[in-house]
Amino acid sequence: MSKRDQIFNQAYQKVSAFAFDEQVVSVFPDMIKRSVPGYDTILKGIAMFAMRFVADGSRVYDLGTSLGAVSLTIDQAIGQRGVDIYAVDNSVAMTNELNKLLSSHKTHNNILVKTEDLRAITVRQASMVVSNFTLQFLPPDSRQAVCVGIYQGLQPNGVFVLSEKIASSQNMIDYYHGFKKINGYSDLEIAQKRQALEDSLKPDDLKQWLSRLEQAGFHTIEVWFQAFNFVSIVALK
Ligand code: GEK
Repeated sequence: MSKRDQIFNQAYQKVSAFAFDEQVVSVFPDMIKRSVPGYDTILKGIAMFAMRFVADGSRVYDLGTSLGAVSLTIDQAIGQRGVDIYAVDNSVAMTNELNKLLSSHKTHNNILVKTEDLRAITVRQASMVVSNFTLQFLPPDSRQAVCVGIYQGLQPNGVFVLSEKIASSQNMIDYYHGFKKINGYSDLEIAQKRQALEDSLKPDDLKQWLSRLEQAGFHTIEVWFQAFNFVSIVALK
């Protein structure tokens, strides 16, 4: 069981920028479940896409793996298929914890943990690439090149599943904050977290993401999940 996320429950004079450090790692599973609407459903969707699209002996990339939820879900869903699952994250705190977790966990396929900026990774021989709420942390002007790299590294008939927090109306943002309150976050926690993320999370709107994927070469680009200002898109090569 992970600890409860109480990082922003005391008033700070100055809220520091959000970082994926040890403190965040220690509460991460609780944080993501209470902050991302539909997180469990999205993981189930990813399991379904994996069962449908992952090819024997190919590679799978989980970009911004955090504590490996996507990699472990895919591994579980596909069973033993001789697949190499690349679990990539540039936070040392995250990958250290993931390595610890994997050392006591038997997996069906190879999960290779890489402590690297995903922009430095060359995707190759992939039948599936997932970015579950990660590209939103990249500088907006580097996002197109990443999508192109993913497209180029996918095999024909490969799939890209992209989940993102998107820019939306103030209404939708207010509804989302209401959802966080229902999940036990106070107004103070919500406001301070928002401030902490201001510089590191710059959401694009849905139209921008869809056209980016189209420009990269993907076809049959569909939103398969949306709740408030959170979406997950499936795109085929
Ligand atoms: C999950 N996918 O549980 N390169 C690599 N990793 C990065 C980069 C980068 N440039 N920038 C940020 N990250 C996970 C949840 S969390 C989403 C993903 C969130 C990593 C960062 O260190 C963090 O672990 C992850 O992306 C984003 O399904 O916390 O909102």
